[in-house]
Amino acid sequence: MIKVTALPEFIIQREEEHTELTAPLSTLLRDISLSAKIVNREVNKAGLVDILGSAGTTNVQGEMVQKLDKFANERFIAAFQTGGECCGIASEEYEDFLCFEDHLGMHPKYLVTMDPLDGSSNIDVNVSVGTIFSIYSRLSESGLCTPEDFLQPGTEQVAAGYVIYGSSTMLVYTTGHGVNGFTLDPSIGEFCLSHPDIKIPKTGKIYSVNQGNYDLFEEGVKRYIDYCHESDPETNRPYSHRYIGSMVADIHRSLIKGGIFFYPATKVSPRGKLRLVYECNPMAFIVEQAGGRATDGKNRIVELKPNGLHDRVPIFIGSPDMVLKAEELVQKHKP
Ligand code: P6P
Repeated sequence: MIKVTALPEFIIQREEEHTELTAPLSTLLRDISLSAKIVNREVNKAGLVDILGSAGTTNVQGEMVQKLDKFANERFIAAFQTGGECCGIASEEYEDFLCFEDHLGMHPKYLVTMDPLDGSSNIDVNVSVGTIFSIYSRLSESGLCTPEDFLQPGTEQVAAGYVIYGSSTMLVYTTGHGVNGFTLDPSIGEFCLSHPDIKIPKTGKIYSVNQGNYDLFEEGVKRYIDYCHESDPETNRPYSHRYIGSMVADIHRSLIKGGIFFYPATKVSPRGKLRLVYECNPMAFIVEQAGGRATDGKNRIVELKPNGLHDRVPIFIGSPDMVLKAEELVQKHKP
C-alpha cells in the first residue's frame, strides 16, 4: 500500500525538520496552494468561459467575465490579504507593489513576488500555463512594506515555486532544502507528493528557445543553437527542439527530462523578455536546488540585484552541462 503524502502534511513535516521554516511560512504556502486549486478550476473551464464570455460581458452566473490572468491575480491577492501572513505582493499584473494593512495584528514577516498566470495567451489554444511565485522575508521592521523589500536579490528567497496547469496540475516548490513536486488529485482536492526530491539530469537532449528570433540573437547564441543542430552521436546531437512558449512548461520539462531553456537578449529586446523578480528568480532558485544552473549567460540569475520590479533579464536555465556549454560559446563570441 503506497502512502499518499498530501501537501499540508508535507509542509508540516518540513517545518518540524527545519527551524527556519516557520508556521507563518507554512500557512503562506498553504494559502498559495488553495488559491492554485481555485485558479486551476477556472483555467480548466477557460474554453467554456471564453465561449460564454464572447456572448456578452457576463457569464452564466451573471458574473463579469474576467481575463483569467486578472482573475488569478485577484484570487491570490485575496488569499494573502485574508491569510494575514503576507505584508505585500509584487505582481506581474501591477505596475507597483501592493502593501496589505495588518488588520489582524499578526505583524506579517513575509512578502510575495508573483506572476499569477504566466503564458495566459496560451489558454485560448489549450496550452499549459503556470503560476510562478517567490517568498522573501521583509527587510523593513514593521508598518507598510517598502521598495527595498521587493528588490532583494534572488539569493534571499525563502521559498519559490510554480504551478503548472497542464495535462495534470502540479505544484513544484523549494524552501532551500531540495525540490518536491505535488500532483493535484481532483477526486480529493489535494496536491499529493508525486515527485519527491527532484534532481535535474546533468545533461539532456532537448533545447528550448524561440528559433524565430535566430537572426536577432548575438553571435554566441547563434553558435550555441548551431551546436545543438550538429550531428555528434557521442554527445547525443543533434538535440531535439521543443518550445511550448510557456516558461513554466518549458522549464518543467527541462527539470524532469533534462534540457536547456533560454530566452536571450535580442536586437529588439536587449534585456530579453522574461522578468527577473517574479519569473527568472523563482525558476532559478528551483532549478539550482534541483542541481541545475541558471544564469544570464555569465552571472547567476539569483545574484543579480533588481533595480525595478519589472526588470527583464536574459536567461539560460536547465541541465548544468548544457547551460555551461551555452555560456562558453556566448562568452567566446562576445563582441
Ligand atoms: P515568445 C509567455 O508569454 C512568456 O512570458 C513566457 O511564459 C514564455 O517563455 C515567453 O513569454 C514566450 O515568449 O516571445 O517566445 O512568444
